[in-house]
Amino acid sequence: MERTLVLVKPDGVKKHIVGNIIERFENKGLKILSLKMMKVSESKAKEHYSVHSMKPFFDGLVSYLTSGPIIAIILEGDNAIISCRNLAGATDGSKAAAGTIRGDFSLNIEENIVHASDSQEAYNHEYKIFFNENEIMDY
Ligand code: 3AN
Repeated sequence: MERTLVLVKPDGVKKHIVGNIIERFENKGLKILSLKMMKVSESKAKEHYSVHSMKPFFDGLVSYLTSGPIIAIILEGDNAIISCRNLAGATDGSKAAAGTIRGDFSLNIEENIVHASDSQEAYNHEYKIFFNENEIMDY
């Protein structure tokens, strides 16, 4: 069993498609272990995107993630990481395949609706930014 972190980013919440997005992960067979709505602080956003800290788009990423409430979700299932990446689609919404979340709801790379951990190491780094251990359900 594998776990992954999914974020419905501020544009996804503003578009009222949270239910649609969660339904796709549940339909796939992934189990929700924790879920919360929150405003992300600047320090948490910087920590989350720390691998991109030297990139020219880093400041834009941080201001985007802090621009409104997000939904943070921990999902569990076989091959959860790659499965959620496939459901999210390519990073750039204009290139993402139709039928994926980004392919269906995003037109560009800046506002691409969801985040999904891209590796076990990334998940281990990311989930602690949004969740305490005692918030992760065991069932
Ligand atoms: P993904 O979210 O598909 O894992 P990453 O990790 O390469 O993509 O990038 C993290 C985030 O940074 C993306 N979700 C996207 O919003 C943003 N991003 C990536 N590349 C660019 C770029 N060239 N210009 C602007 N934003 C970018």
